[in-house]
Amino acid sequence: MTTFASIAPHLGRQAIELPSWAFGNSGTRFRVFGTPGTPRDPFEKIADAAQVHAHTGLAPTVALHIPWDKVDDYAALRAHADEHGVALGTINSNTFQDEEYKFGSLAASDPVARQRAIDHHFECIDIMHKTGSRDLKIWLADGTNYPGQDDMRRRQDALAESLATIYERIGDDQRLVLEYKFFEPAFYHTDVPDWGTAYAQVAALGDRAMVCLDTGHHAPGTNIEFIVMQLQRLGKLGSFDFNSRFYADDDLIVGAADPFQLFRIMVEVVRGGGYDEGSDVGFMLDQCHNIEEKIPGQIRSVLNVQEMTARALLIDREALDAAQRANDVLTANGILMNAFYTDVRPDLAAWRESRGLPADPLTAYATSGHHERIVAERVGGTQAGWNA
Ligand code: PSV
Ligand code: MN
Repeated sequence: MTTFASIAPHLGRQAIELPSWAFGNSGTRFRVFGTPGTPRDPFEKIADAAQVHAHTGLAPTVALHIPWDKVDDYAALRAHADEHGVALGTINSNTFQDEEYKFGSLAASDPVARQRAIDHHFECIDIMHKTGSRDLKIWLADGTNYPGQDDMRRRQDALAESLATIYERIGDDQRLVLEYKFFEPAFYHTDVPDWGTAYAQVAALGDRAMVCLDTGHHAPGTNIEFIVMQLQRLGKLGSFDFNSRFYADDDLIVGAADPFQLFRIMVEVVRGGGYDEGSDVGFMLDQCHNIEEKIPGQIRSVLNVQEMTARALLIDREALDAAQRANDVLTANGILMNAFYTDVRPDLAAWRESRGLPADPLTAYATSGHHERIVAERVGGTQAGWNA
């Protein structure tokens, strides 16, 4: 039996990147509710993200979204992050909100739209040099709504060409990470709908092109941990966008809808070396807090990932391997389930305290005064939103 004491030394290397947009207002197409104290610019988003790290020790970096997080002075933004004890992380491009992208961006048949999208990515790479970011993450809304609307093959070829042009521009220590999503906003076909397409596209580029797996971007019932296994096996699992979903791309708190699925994903991550010392797999959240408070929502999320990581590490790998090789179905399954059902929360609380962190990060944040301070200070101006 693997004990908590034996896995404790491995918990310190967990690092989960927070999305700047989680701190802005978000909602559905029906309503976006505002909240007192919501950040009004990228500096305030970073100050909020830093609270998550200060209370959990789990979230040392913040992902930015361009153009939502555009600033005049990236050195100042970087210094601001540093002062708050965090660093700037992945740069997310955005080719889904301009009029010009109505019929697509990197995969569009129209060369003008395509060039505009390529130029946008060049701008993102310039920003990455200033922010010190490793990853350029590309998620495309490209696709069509009706059979026959456009030529899927031409679009796939166009996409390959666009990605090659962007890949050529990234630095030696930078990576291009391509995210897939099976539908929405396009409803008939999507140009990067699945891991296989993302894999085929990045495999053609080179070693520094990887796949991003957003846990909310699969059809219901998909065995996501199988995909995690396969991408790691192929050396192409670049990063995760963690969130959870009940129906479609709900962007809810990771682990909220299906904690067992999050556990199974972390089991494969550990099995495949994605949690090893020096692993370059990125662990990001991609969530929106439509009705709950945003900073506590992010704290809850990183704690959920930590809990399931700890449970995955608790698996007695030797015993599991022996049971699997002996085709001892029930013992093998029992070993996995024992780890899943282990309540690690008291041990994690003690582990946190041993590192000078609050045993209960949510209560510590609630009594820290940060919430009252931002509500009092952030009056006037325009609140940041998911798309601003
Ligand atoms: C849109 O569906 C999306 O949620 C993608 O998952 C991206 O990662 C994210 O927005 C930020 O662009
Ligand atoms: Mn995503």
